Amino acid sequence: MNFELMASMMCANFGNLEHEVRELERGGIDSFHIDIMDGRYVPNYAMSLNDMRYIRSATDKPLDVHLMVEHPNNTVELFIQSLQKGDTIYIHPEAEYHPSTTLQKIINAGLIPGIAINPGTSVETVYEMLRIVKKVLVMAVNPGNAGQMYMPYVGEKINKLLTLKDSMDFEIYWDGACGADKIKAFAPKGVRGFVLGTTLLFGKNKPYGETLQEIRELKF
Ligand code: S6P
Ligand code: MG
Repeated sequence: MNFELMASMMCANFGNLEHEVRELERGGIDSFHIDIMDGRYVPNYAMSLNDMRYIRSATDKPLDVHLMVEHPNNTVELFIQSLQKGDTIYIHPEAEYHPSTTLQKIINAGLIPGIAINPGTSVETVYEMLRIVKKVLVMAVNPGNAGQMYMPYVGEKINKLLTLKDSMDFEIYWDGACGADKIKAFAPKGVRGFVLGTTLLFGKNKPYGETLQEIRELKF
């Protein structure tokens, strides 16, 4: 089955980021998920601009930049300037007065526009934006931290998005508490990719390549 796997780099070992990037690449990761936080939109600081720039310089794989910041319109250019074709920027629509303006900046720069939707955000609230984004990152946990509890009610929202994705031309990605059970349940339905954090990939005392291989070999 064809689906993408992204590594949530806030869960990586920052003591040797170069090694982490190399091992994930060797293990066959599809892209690197970069969680940018400002301590305001979410009560945490994870990664920042320079971390992202370093990872951009250390790999040719696509970057998947998840902005959990208030008013991304004020700073999105900084991220855009450091990224390249094939990279994605997700914003949280409720963090901006005019999210479509911010998304337009991402589109004009030739990057892939995405929205991230929180467990408590309904599809109806973001409906018009589904026409302009290429990716929808569905948060299966409340944003801000790794290692959190799965919010089971997001499954219904994913089912709703699945009915819209082809006609509105976007793909659905999963972020938060992603275990093999979630991949087995949602990849066959059409969820295109999964962000892997502490639940499945990091802190397991197991080579990343082994875990990624096991996921690729899941029986559906
Ligand atoms: C959460 C963030 C996510 C997490 C990832 C961690 O705010 O957007 O990308 O880093 O979900 O995965 P896990 O398996 O530890 O929940
Ligand atoms: Mg994320």
